[in-house]
Amino acid sequence: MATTLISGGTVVSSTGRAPADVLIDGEVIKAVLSPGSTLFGTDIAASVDHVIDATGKYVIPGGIDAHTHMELPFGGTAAIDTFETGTRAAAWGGTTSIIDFAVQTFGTRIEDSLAAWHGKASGNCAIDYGFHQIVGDVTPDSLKAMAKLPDEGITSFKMFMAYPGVFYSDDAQILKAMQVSRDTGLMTMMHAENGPVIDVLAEQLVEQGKTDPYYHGVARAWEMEEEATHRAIMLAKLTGAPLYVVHVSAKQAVEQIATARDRGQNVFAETCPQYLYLSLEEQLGAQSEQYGHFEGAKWVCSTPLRSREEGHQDAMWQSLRTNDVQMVSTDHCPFCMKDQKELGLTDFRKIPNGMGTVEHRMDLMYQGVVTGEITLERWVELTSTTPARMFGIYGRKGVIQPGADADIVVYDPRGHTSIGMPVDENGNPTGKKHHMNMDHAAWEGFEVDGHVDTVISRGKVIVDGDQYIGSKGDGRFMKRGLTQYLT
Ligand code: DUC
Ligand code: ZN
Ligand code: ZN
Repeated sequence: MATTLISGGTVVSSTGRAPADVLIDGEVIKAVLSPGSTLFGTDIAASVDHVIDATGKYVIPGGIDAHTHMELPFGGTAAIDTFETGTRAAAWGGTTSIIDFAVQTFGTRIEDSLAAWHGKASGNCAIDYGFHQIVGDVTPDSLKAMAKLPDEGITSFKMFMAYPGVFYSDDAQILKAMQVSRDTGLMTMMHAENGPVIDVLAEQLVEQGKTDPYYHGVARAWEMEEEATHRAIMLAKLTGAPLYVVHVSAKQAVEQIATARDRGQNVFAETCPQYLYLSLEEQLGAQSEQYGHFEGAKWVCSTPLRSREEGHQDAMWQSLRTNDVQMVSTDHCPFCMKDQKELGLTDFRKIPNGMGTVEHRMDLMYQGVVTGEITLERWVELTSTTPARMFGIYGRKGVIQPGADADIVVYDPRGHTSIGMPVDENGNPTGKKHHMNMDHAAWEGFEVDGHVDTVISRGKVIVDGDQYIGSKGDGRFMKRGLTQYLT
């Protein structure tokens, strides 16, 4: 088993930072040592197989993105990142675990959907991966199958109050699933938007000729996120189910979550970088030579971008500081402009919903440290430690301590990351500044004052500076335990 010493860096956890060396033995962390420690008189650096010099750099637990959709069939097409390309891109960006979603659609069995998602991911991933279960058809059989999910290492399921006719569940179905959640400890994850109302608003906008991508966000009014969040909270209160609200974007939804938490209810939430940095106003102003106003389609996702004038972004940053929102995932669901987003050229309802961010989450959130929105420790907590605790992998993941998997990122605060897709004078791409499969960069132009230098996944260096040296199949399926956020 190879041994590695990461020396000279500052180890950062969710609770503090200290100069320390990290000794890795095979796939796990063996020791966290005072800098320059000896072991029974032996110079450790001289006795290990590899030394990684982390002088001047942060040594952090690898990022955990608890919300991705590789290969998701959606909107008449499918998310363009496969498990191979998406997990490799995640690795480039310092994420060493993802939790994706197995999708049960109407008329199918949960067991079959899970087997299908194992088939897509197995042997293809660059980093470790787990699954949540999307429940799209509540029947007596699927309720029984849900109760068995913890045996398979699946300890959370997602339901949708949006997308009637696709993933949508009504309140009665949600109630039944939440009763299983209460009885088993499975975490209920909720896409909280009032889909039936949104669909009517969207139809009316299109009838008025308002077909541009911007109107996606107009139709998906924050009032219908607040309302659905409140309804989900009340259903969870009634049943006693733990509730995790996904991709929260509206400040009023945060208020609902904060109120429930203050009452002592087990309600948790994530937000995503797009709701911290991007806005509806910018989407309205987005333009390109090729696409005109349709350029804004690159930011069509649900929940949608919110108005900066109304203060949603500031409220989301604040919620991260106050722990009203506990973690940051991406909802990575990338589509190309060509042939995919273009499906909605004349009708925003047909634009496949989703953005590609899995590669940039760690950097984008680090920029929040640079600008003073969050602390260094909170960065680690939001992107790694809490995701691990929330979804039952803490101890193995999300922390640098003896016995944990050696999933570690060496991050250079003096480095720089320019996000984008360089083009020549004719507008043709000249190279790749990201490794996701999309034909565009949804985060074009973002500059980050930091850089992912080295990424280690279970003891193996998979990203070394500007080189990817891992392989497809390095990543293993993670059986997860029940949420540790409640214990
Ligand atoms: N939101 C998205 O933007 N894409 C996939 C599904 C979802 O809920
Ligand atoms: Zn969703
Ligand atoms: Zn999602």
